[in-house]
Amino acid sequence: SCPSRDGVVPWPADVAVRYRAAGYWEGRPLGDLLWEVADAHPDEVAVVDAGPAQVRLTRRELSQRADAAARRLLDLGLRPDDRLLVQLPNGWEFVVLTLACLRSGVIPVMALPAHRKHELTHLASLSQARAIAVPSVLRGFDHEALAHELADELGDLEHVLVLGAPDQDDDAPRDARSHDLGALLAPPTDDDEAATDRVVADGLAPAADAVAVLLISGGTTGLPKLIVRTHDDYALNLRATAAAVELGRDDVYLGTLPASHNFPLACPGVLGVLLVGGRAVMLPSPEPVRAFATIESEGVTVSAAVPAVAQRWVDHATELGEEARRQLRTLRALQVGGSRLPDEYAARVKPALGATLQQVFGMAEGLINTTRLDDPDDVVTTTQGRPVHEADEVRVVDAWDRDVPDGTPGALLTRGPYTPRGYYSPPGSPAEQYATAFTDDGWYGSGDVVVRRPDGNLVVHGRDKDMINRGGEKISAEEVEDLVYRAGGVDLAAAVAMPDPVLGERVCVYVVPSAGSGVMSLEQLKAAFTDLGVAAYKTPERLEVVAELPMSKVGKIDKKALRADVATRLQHAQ
Ligand code: J2J
Repeated sequence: SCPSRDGVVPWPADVAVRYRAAGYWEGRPLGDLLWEVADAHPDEVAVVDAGPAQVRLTRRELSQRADAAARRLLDLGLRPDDRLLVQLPNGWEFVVLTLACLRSGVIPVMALPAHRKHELTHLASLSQARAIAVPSVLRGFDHEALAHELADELGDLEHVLVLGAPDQDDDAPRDARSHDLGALLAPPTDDDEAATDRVVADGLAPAADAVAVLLISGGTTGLPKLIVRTHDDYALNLRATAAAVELGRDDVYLGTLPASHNFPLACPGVLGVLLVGGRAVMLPSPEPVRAFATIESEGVTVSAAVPAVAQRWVDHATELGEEARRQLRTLRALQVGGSRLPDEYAARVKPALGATLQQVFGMAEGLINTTRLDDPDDVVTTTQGRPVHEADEVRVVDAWDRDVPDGTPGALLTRGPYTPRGYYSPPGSPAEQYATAFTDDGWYGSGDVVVRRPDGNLVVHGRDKDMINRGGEKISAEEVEDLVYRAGGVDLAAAVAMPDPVLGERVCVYVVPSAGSGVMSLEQLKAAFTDLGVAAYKTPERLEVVAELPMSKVGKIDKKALRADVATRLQHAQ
């Protein structure tokens, strides 16, 4: 049976038995699986940091460092199952720290470098994080100072792990809570029993049904929820997505999207390529000049992009012509997902980049659909693919939960061996509050409106969730509205997606100002969001001040009308 863990909704016992018996769940923690590969090929390069650090780690070095770091995390006083908020850019340190968590059982909570006080406070309190890992300063932002602010305000947050030499002022000794992440991730020293490869006793390894990572939902409610992924289910996620892109030992995967996202982390991403014995190359940005040069110098074979990035790569390659084809010679597949890739761009990927396009329609809550590399062009350029695993269950239903025939749009419901049955609920809080989006019989309703074709491939038609998808970054409309109310001076606020040629969608806010309050400007609203410590990608990029908002028959703000309104306004403005 499936032991229930604090805050975790288990799969029903009979289902768990079935998944184990079928071999979908192998019963081994991820750290074991990664060590197995390291033992087989210790001297090959496993991780390349192609950023300024230019670090290369062999499989043995990677595993040894991960184990040494795992022990140091435990020596700090962290226990297995404690949560560590990880907010690091793509680099070797992200990989080693994540593996250290998988080895020690400390649970990483995957935050984004773009997150600010508003998001980090929520994530740290929701997960009751005992530690946070940040860069000292990144892109001009002082993450270390913010982390200390959080530690001052949040009782559970005891340890701040900082990457990069901060300005050391000898007169001002560093905060006792602060630890140098560089030292924590260093190779084992003599004291660390370097004589043996493994510096974490295998007996310490977490159970296979323990929580491996907590991912952030692109949810639609006020604040994001945490998604529990166990070792068993995440390992399956890695294997199934690796198989779908035919990933093997000769592959070199380039990770340029923020690695805390499920897509570049595990679909198959950085962890998947390590699991199959290939190589992961880390870059902190998908900017094409640098990315193309890295693809050439490292012989990258597979990478992943959101549509906005894929478009930049296609445009850049088209501009460069022959030179780009030479640089991208080794690139055999480009995965594109996170938001809808327009069909006309899909058709340009192979001609411009020379790589086969794999559309990926996935979600951190589990289910991953992909086109396959040998699919006909029509499937690759006009569909978002089909489930990667035989045990994935997908239903397409109408408003009364009745299955609709193929070819008819409906809401997507899914269950399966790597799709959890509920969100994480913090101890002491009512689990029902975190049961949104899951039906009583365990189906996850993604909020996407899809059409299933007779050949089984899904086409994403739209969605019936109140979310804005800004180039793959998910923004809850309700969260933005709450922030607008906090900014003050408005009676009513509605956040909606406005169409954008580059990012697909951006955030537009409609407000009805309160009587007597001056009409707010977009600049004022943006400044208020910055003051509230909100991640920049959520900041409204257009403001419409109106006397009233259209209402639907049931007395809710008619967002469909607002989306149509802003689309018309943008067209006229052109
Ligand atoms: C349209 N909408 C898409 C696509 C995701 C791989 C790829 C993506 C994600 C991801 C992921 C889409 N076309 N190709 O975790 O492992 C929208 C849907 C979906 C939501 C999930 C992965 N690919 N979407 O994007 O958890 O609305 O995961 O329900 O961030 O993104 O968002 P997220």
